[in-house]
Amino acid sequence: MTISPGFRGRRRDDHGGRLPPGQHLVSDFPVLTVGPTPRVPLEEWTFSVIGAVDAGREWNWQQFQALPAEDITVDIHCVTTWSKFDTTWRGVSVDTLLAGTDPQGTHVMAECDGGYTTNLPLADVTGGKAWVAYRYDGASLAAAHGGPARLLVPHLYFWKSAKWVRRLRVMTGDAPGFWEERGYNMYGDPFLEQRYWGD
Ligand SMILES: Nc1nc2c(c(=O)[nH]1)N[C@H]1C(S)=C(S)[C@@H](COP(=O)(O)O)O[C@H]1N2
Ligand SMILES: [Mo]
Repeated sequence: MTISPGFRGRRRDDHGGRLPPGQHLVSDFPVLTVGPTPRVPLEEWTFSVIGAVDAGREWNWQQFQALPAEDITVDIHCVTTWSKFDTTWRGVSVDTLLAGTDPQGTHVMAECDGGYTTNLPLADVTGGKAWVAYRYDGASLAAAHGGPARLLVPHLYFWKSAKWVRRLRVMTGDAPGFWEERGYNMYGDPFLEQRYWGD
């Protein structure tokens, strides 16, 4: 079988299936934030697991740094159509954060300084698929990108990777977060192009 140059020319390069439909690659790291960048002193920072759990957890910054961390290299995909390959992070797996809490729910709401929220199925933040990351590209995570710490859920559109995350609230059902209330998809799979309501 031969593929004509004209046919090939109309095909998008999806990098062997690695680039989701409708996305293009960027080499810089765009900043997308609603509102001002919150700045909380590390002495006041805590991270907690709350809601429908048998036992809540809370760590201060020092305790959080002492948790087992992982180095992560992943592709990220923003709903505004940029994708970035091989981003490198260091963070604590959500599995580690939920250990011993015995979650009784189906979903979590990530809650952030500044009031941003986003909802995720519990199954999408467990099983080695999500982290609370505090280093990016070998340095402390910059405030603009969610420092001191942000959620990293690379298999979903990047609006699910909540910057300045402070709490995971386990919920007994699904509920929309900030963008989901404003028309973004409740789930957000980039490979299924689940950008908005009804996708
Ligand atoms: N707290 C908070 N988290 C957020 C956002 C935000 O506005 N506030 N924007 C989301 C969106 S739409 C995207 S694409 C990514 C952007 O992350 P970046 O600015 O590090 O590229 O953060 C997500 N997390
Ligand atoms: Mo986004």
